[in-house]
Amino acid sequence: MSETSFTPRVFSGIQPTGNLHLGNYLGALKRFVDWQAMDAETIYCMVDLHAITVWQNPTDLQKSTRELCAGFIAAGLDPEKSILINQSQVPEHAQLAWVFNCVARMGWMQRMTQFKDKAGKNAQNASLGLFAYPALMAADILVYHATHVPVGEDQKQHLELARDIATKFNHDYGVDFFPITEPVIEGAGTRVMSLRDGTKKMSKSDVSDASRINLTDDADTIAKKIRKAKTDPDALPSEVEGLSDRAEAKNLVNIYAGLNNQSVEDVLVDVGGKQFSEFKPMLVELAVSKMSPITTEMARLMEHQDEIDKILARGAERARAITAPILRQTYDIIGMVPPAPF
Ligand code: AQP
Repeated sequence: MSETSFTPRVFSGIQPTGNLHLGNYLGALKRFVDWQAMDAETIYCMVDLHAITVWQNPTDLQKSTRELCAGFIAAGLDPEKSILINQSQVPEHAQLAWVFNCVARMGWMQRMTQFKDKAGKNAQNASLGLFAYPALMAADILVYHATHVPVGEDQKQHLELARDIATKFNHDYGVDFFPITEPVIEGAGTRVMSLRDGTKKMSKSDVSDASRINLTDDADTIAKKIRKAKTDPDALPSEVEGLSDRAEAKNLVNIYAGLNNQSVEDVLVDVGGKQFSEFKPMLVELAVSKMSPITTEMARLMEHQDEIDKILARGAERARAITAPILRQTYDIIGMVPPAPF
């Protein structure tokens, strides 16, 4: 089956679990905006059903979902151009996920590193939802017949599983129905690391707030976190190879490159030979100039929650015009009797 037989359609999502950070921005959000600018058909989702695979306080979940929607818009997503939704308002995601639960194999799920990381040592006590997470993610993508999925590098394994599910479904039912989706993992920001430990991913759930730059941080906080970011005593190299065993230096240069839309090579041409005492103020200035307008706009939008709710409702209506027929076709393929008119 060839991907080109499907209209290019971009889908991606972020969990509304609070602490939206620079990694989510560079690895996902900023690239969502780039796809929108390319006039692709773009659908972006607050994946609230994914969020509850681990415990969420209901009041916080509602707030985080609206805050994430505000973050999407503040970062440059236009609800007229892109379809913005929260997953639970488009029931076909969960309905197709059930079908995929019956296509995916236990062994496939057991290999998922995110499950192992999040379940930790007490896997028996993890929710069934956390185990089945990648089947829901495959449904999120395939219920739109999405062809391109921009994500950070941590999601690569889940996207490969979505391809396996699509392939197995097509093979089992002898159809050419689900596209084999392209992961789009490219650029300097696909793996932003903790500011406290360059070997650990920047993460919402890191107990240290100093490890990440939150999209809600003000300019002073951003500056303080960058000034305190872990580094080494050496000057920056002029060649990429010089960063290979310097995790923290590599991370800060990557962040600079991602924020400035440059390659790491080009950044090093400008900053090679500089000490961190000189480079960090440059990074502070760049980060504040890029992040502060987003923070300010998010705060403004959060004062108009009714507008956010209307955007989500309208997004769901537009989304369902795509997802309902695809789910119906799926049900027809697998032999579910359709409702008869009466
Ligand atoms: N550090 C990162 N660098 C680049 N991209 C990242 N993403 C997440 N962290 C980084 C990308 O952000 C998108 C949304 O991710 P998510 O909401 O599914 O959250 P996550 O991956 O669970 O984010 P965290 O911060 O890592 O949360 P916790 O701490 O709960 O595990 C995805 O495209 C992801 O690749």
